[in-house]
Amino acid sequence: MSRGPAGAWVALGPLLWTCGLALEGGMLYPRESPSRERKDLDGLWSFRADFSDGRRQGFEQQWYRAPLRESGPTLDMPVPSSFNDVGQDRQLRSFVGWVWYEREATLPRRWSQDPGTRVVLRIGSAHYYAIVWVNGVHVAEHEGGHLPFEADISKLVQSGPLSSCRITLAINNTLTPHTLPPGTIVYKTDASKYPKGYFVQNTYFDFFNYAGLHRPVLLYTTPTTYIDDITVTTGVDQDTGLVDYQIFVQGSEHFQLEVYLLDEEGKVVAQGTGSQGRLQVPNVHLWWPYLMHEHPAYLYSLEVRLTAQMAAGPVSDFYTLPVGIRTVAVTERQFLINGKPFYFHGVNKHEDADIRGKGFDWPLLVKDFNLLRWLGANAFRTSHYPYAEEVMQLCDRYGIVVIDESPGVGIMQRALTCCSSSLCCSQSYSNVSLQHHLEVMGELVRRDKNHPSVVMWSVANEPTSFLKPAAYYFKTLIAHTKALDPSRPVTFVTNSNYEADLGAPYVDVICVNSYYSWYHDYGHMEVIQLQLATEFENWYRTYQKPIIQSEYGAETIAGFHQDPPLMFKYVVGELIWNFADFMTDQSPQRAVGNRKGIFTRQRQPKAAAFLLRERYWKLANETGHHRSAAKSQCLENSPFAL
Ligand code: BDP
Repeated sequence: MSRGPAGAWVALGPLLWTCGLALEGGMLYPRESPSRERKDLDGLWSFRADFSDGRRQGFEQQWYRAPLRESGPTLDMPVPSSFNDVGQDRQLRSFVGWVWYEREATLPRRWSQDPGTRVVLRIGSAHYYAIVWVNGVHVAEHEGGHLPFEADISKLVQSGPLSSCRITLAINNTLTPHTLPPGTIVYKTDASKYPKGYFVQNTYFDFFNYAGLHRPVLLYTTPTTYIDDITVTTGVDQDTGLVDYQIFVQGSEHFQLEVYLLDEEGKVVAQGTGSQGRLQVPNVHLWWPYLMHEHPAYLYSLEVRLTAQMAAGPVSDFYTLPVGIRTVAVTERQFLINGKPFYFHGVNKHEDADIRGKGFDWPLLVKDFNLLRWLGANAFRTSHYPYAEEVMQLCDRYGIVVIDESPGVGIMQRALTCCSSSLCCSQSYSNVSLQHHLEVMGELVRRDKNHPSVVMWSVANEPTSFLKPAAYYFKTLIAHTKALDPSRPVTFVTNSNYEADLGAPYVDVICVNSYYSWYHDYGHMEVIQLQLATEFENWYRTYQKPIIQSEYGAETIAGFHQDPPLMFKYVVGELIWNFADFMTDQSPQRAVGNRKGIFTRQRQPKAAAFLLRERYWKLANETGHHRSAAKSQCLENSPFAL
């Protein structure tokens, strides 16, 4: 039997399993500072998909050893972008297996000659499994398509006479029962119907499995003694803001740290020294969500200055972190931000657009945030995977509240269709899957822990949480996430029955998806109110936890459109499915993608967007606790303003 991409994947398995749970080092967003430079590597890369039978030719012929053009023809591939939709090749659109990317980077002379400079290669996201070489030398491997990873390449770029380096990546988009999201490769062996070696990649989620280098790739520098990580948690005591910080330094044990907190005018409002401490900010400006305060999203800047005495002389490193001071708490009936009840009125999104697929794109991002503000949305969930860091930064700046979700989507769907035997269950909820899921939560929390906009972690979407092994799986996963970050509530999004759900006992907020009169009782909108009431009451009676309607389809909106809007005092939010139309696999139910967006894929409003906008601005007035909610902050002078 030919060894397809699934086989290739299996060969990598042991590498992943030995990783352990402890994350080494921080993952601070690369920012320029007096001690740090960055060089973006976006643009055209050389590209080749390995169409060989087992997808192993690139490894057998060691394509990383010499420039890619020397081992065969290459395509121009834009980065960041998915590779699927930029060409005219049908086979590339649905390609499964290894693809190869390569690019030469010219380095400033100092980077390659100064041994006191540390040069780091950072990949924002490579979907799904990536292996990286620099000048033919293996420097990194990473599993998972939605989180960044790095490699210190100083030695490599400082060892030769060259002031350039060749970066090669092999990326495999194969999904297996143990990846996040999971998938399966199915070989079709009936020779009367399929050619030899034919296989398909099955997924259990409702979006296209776009692949490639989806986010910025860059090089940045730090001194060799450097600020590796910063963790900030915030609190409030009357009108004094509290900023607890912890700083990790690499490269030396003998250093001094100074910390300054600056307000938006650049005035120092608090300062401290040492690796950890508490800053007190009198007359604090809190970070408030959009529409909840007349000055939402107030951000301070935490300037960290490191000095160390090294044999070669003194070294300094500077890093500035935006900090929003706010608190988050959950009671039996409420979700509190800064002690005030917060009602999520927002959307679920996807990273998805024409041509670029899941490729990061600034114009698209800014357009989306303008649409969110026009809509009167104050929140979104990063359905169904972590979004780009730049997205989270804009959420901080605009006051858009985030439920930050892991790529745990489609877990155990296979058990539904394949069998009810314990074999299938143990595969999907196995220790291997759990171990990886724990690592992913570690990477997600490490990356996003300092964003004030992130108010809750979601570990999964619609897992088969009614199956027996789900209890242990979610108990462990949620406890682990809480241990990583005790400052935020944790949830997962369920579509299981309230009586059957075995993960729900462990969440802080019940997040339920339901598509009344859409996936059942088609068109019978008259039953929505009753079914919604029953569902909410059942969940609340069972758990006494606040509830968010975390998905509902556009066609069901009439069922929610009522005055007064808040029927249930313990319901703390609603997130429509979906912000915009998005691409899915082909199927009879999906006419060129999922069309539940209130905006088209090109971000034009459908009628539903206007309806929802009316509702959200009304909700903002009723729940926002501030008069300014009546006005759109981005479109005051536009014809759309209320
Ligand atoms: C929900 C899923 C979401 C789908 C949506 C739909 O969470 O990913 O796209 O259904 O069917 O169950 O549109």
